[in-house]
Amino acid sequence: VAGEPEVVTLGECLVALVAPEPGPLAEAREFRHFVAGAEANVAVGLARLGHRAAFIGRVGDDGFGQAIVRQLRGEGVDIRWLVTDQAAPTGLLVRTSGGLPPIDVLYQRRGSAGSRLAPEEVERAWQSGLATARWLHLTGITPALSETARRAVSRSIGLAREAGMTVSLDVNMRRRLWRDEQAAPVLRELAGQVDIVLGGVDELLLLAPGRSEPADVARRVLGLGPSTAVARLGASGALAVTASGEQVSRPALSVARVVDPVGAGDGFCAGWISARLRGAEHSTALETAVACAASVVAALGDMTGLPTRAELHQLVGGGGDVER
Ligand code: KDG
Repeated sequence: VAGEPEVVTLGECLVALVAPEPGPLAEAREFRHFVAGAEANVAVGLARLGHRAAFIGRVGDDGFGQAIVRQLRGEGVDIRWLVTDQAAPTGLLVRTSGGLPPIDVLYQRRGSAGSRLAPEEVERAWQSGLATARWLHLTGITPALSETARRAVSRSIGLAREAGMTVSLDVNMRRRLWRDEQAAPVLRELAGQVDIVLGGVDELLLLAPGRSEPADVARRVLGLGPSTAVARLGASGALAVTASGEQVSRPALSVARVVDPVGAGDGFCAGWISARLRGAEHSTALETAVACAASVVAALGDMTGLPTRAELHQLVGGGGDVER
């Protein structure tokens, strides 16, 4: 998609080796290669929905880094500010997929190129074409990666604010990266600096402890400062509350078989952001978000099921099961 980016995100893009068969990681014998990383998933989701999306980050000077560059470029994501770092390898994750037991993730990302993201990349991007973007999307994964990555996130918020951009934060708590006691104060502070906070109820509870009824939790998150809080409720759909007192909810889209739930939250965010960029009401944004999430869980890999705009219309319009 030509032109300057409309929406930007930053973080670590990794290669994911995903076991296609259900079962524990210890028994997995076969793995398929995918590109993953929460923010990159969102960028690809937005590009498929027809937006000009940019991804800021670092990959290693290796085959996995090349695979990431090719995938993101092929998806039409603007990778002008994706740096190849000569001094560190591309991050890797190995995981199971759908079925029982719960998804098991093994990260090989300590000291990775992606974790070396620094405020300089962010500043360079804002000086060279990003200042006109309308939306910045962040997740709670990036500040868990390293001190420089955390500063890159803070810097991006400062620059986005100066440029009048809308800023969203998906909490994305990753307990394999940091403990609740480390994460909660950092994520709470970030929540206070953005416009929209999205997350599962457990994640929102980490920011705003208390009664776990979803609307209550979301309202407490508003108390931290954002103007909108969105709770993802899995099979029960999602709800959004705003500082102006609005509350909307939507049921989930039913999925015949959950092949791989990983990436659903990122699909959700891509759907929400796309709808809001197009000026949709909160209820329509939720409907778009749950449709994108459903589409993601029906396919193996984080990005595979992210819908195009035409596919989204079919999903939301209920066009039937078979296209012929
Ligand atoms: O949201 C999906 C992500 O969890 C996955 O793509 C990998 O970014 C990732 C992470 O850090 O877990």
